[in-house]
Amino acid sequence: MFKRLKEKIARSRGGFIRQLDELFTGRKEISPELLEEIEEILVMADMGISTVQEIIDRLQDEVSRGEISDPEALRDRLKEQIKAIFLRSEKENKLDREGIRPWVILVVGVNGVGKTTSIAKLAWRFKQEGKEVVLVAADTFRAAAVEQLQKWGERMGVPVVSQRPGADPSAVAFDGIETAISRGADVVIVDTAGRLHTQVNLMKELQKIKRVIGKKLQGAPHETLLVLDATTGQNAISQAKTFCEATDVTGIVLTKLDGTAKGGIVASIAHEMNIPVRYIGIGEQMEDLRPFDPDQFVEALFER
Ligand SMILES: Nc1nc2c(ncn2[C@@H]2O[C@H](COP(=O)(O)OP(=O)(O)OP(=O)(O)O)[C@@H](O)[C@H]2O)c(=O)[nH]1
Ligand SMILES: [Mg+2]
Repeated sequence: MFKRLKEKIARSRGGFIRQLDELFTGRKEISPELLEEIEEILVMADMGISTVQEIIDRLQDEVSRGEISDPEALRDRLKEQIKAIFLRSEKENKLDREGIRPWVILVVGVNGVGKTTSIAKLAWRFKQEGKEVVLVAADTFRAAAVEQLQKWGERMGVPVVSQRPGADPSAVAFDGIETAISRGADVVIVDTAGRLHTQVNLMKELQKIKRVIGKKLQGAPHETLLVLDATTGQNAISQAKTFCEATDVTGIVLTKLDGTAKGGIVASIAHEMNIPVRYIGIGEQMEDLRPFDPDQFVEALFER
């Protein structure tokens, strides 16, 4: 599994990580220019200016205190700094699933980022764990959306609760929770629209869906996953801000990491939003969704 992850994020390895490696090779000393160049590479890798600034400032401090004396040690500390960013956002946002059934996951994000595909992949993961899953087609806006989710459901043998296109998404969500409760399902995953007539409408709709779900089942949704497309770079951050203002996002699914050489966006999101990246999408197949493991991810990035 680790090997496949490495292959899949090979683009990032070929991109900014190779640049970093080239920067470190043959260097005997840490110069101010070296730190500047690292800074530049990290920013180019979509890591976000404030995130990079913090990392560089820390490294700088450690260098001046004499705690880091050679480029190799600097590379190691850089790795640790990136890991620390992830661990912090994880620690502050832990979810406790114990005893909650059904566990309700609301999935949000703009159109085309990979919500429906990620839901299918997630459902498949839960099924592998022996859990009973119910999918809810609350994207009633886009004509083919309901059908798309139904197709996935059929392929995996997972029930999909739906109504006709154009139906009230909140009503579909309500139905979905009811069905899941009566079936004694373990997990419910609610798909939502990525686009309505306006963005304000979309946010209002999501808030309504959330309220209605909470009325049907107290405490639900237990998890609100925001899906972001890694290939959109820093744009993903502004999307995240919009969604976080409207709904309490508890975690991020970052898709299409297989399609970018700038894996740094993962760190940018964890740091700037203080929301943990829960899953990463690394392809279009059912098994191409991984729980995000910071340690494994950073090791895979930096491995030589
Ligand atoms: N390469 C790659 N493609 C992905 C990944 N995740 C999703 N996709 C593709 O992205 C496209 C859009 O995915 P959808 O799941 O339909 O996106 P959506 O957010 O539900 O879109 P709307 O329903 O229009 O809002 C599809 O072609 C997916 O196969 C990923 O991790 N890697
Ligand atoms: Mg969709």
